[in-house]
Amino acid sequence: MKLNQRKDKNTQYTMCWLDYKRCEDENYINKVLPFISNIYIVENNYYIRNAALELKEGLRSVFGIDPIIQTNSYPDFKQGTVIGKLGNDVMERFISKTERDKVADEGFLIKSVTNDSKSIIVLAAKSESGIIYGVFELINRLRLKSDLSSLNIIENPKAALRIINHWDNMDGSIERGYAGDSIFFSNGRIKKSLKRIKDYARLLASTGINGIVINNVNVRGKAVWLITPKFLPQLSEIAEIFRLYGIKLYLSINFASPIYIGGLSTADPLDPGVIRWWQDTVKMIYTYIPDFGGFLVKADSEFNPGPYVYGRSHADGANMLAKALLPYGGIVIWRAFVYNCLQDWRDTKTDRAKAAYDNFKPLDGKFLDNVVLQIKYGPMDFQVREPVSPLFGGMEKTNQMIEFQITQEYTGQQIHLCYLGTLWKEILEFDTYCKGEGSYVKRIVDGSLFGRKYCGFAGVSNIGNSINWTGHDLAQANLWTFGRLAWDPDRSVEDIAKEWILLTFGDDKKVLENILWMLLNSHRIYEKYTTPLGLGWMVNPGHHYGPNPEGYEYSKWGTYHRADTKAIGVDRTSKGTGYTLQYHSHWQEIFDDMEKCPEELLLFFHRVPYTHRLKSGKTLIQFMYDSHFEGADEVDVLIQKWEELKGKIDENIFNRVSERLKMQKEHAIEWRDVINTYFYRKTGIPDEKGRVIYP
Ligand code: GCV
Repeated sequence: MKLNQRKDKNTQYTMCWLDYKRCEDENYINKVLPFISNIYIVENNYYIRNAALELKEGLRSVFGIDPIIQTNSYPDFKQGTVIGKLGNDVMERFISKTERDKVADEGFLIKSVTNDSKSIIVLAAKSESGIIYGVFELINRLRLKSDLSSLNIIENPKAALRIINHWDNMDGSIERGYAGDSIFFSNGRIKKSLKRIKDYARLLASTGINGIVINNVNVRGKAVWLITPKFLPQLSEIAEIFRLYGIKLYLSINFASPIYIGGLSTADPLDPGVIRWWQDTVKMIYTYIPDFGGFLVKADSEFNPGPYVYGRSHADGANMLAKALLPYGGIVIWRAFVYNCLQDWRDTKTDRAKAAYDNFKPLDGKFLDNVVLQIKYGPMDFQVREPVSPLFGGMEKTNQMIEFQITQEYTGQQIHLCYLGTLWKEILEFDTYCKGEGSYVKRIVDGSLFGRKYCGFAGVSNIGNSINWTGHDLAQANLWTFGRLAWDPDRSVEDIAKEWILLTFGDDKKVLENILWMLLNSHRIYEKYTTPLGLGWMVNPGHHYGPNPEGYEYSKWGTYHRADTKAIGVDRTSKGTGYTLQYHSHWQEIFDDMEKCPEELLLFFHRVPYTHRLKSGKTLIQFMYDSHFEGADEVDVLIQKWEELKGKIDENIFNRVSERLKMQKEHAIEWRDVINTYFYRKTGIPDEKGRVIYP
């Protein structure tokens, strides 16, 4: 199967949902003009001025006006938009104490003040980052034609950490990247041009992101040296660009850096020389980047070094780095993706799904306050469907972030349309029962359930230097949705998706209706023709694209799903591998019981005979056949919905998406046939409906 990885070199890139289109509605323009004809900034600081320039540019593109940015401290405001920090005397004229108290550190307030002589918008925040978020919100409101005369918004992000993780390598490649090469690195160097990085910062800030890790968690070769003066001057320039947009720079580090860079003989986290080396290194980083966010660490996983080598725990490793970062306000983000990829799983108690919990649960309460555990949403590895990781309900005394994979490694690699917002929302709404009913994942990762400071969201980036950033134009919706959910996990995904469509494609009713349908149904469709019922994997080893029923890379010990001629799935119940015991009561009982287990996860938790009847009355094998036929057929609906939009969407975008949908159809058929054939050959049970099931 050929992957379409076109690089689209030398072509001007789009700005996704920030490609502002001119408002043609004269009536609306006339109504809003008084509010936007001037921009006042009540303190002329560099960051606020940049925010005002963003607004000015937005207004120029959307309304064709050119408001002057005025910096007079005490203007007699009559008309226009006033921007400033809370606490400033001028701003306080418009804001009550109750309102002021409701605005949190990164939040903002936008309200209109109108009477016979005034048409004013007040945009205030506690911090510069609040102001830039507020500016993007205001531009969006204007683009969505909100009524300005009754504007009254106070918004605060729910989680403290909303971070994008890049898996970009210094040679310019991106691990699991499907949209071209890195915008940060090329040929072992940091790129000189900052233009695209600035546009990227704008895109991220407009969704509410506040942190970025620009290098791969697998820190190899030159990337190990990013924390040295060889690269720090350039990194400080990148940090400054992101700072303008409220985003802090973080770096992935190699745990063995004291050996590679420092020439020490050990990286033992308890060794005084190692401790000193990290302290010196951190101190130096902060001389270049005063608001440096901290380190992201993948340790003792998939051949990366870590504290285990020295007989130390993950807490020893993380805390040593945390102590070095603490004086400067930095944090350590420690990944929980730790498992032994070479384990022998013929032993029925050995279960990769149990690994993260087994490794980290005993360390609950042992991490310092500026350490955050970054946990993949499921216990395995970003499959199309997995249960929620039991670590979320299991670490009351530890800061936690949820890790989502915006890049579609196992979900179609941005060739297939697979909108992930619906899946993420289900995960965030999962009730862990750790403190009784209502202990939702979203309340754990926003820090409120356990009252923890550093919690939040990490999303593995899906962008590269392709002209539309994400390869598949509709995959931009995944980036947008990640940011918006991280800002407010209580929001409905339907609303978030709708807003993205309106901002990206305008307000044509048919466009909205069809694309919304496509997005909201695409994950289900993908799941149907690939690996339903919680099976997961079945992809080709290495690049992870396309069907391969026994293709798990660490398959030396047999298939991970353990299919034989009679049954398939892994018994992860308390009588099997014991994985279900990692959940709290309620889920333990539900997952343990084949009748109660949510069917979409059946084969994740149970070993099931092909002749077992599902709730619908269908046998498992018949369900498999039907699901694959239905899923592949439903791709036609995606195509049809898109075709109906011909002439209503920019031609380049229309053609690009059409091309990808065509490939999706071909590849969905391949999935259908390969998987159905596999099951037919294994079981010898024919399809009841007599369809051809082998190619
Ligand atoms: C960056 C999976 C991916 C790897 C990735 C790893 C991780 O195994 O296939 O490419 O490595 O997850 O999350 O660290």
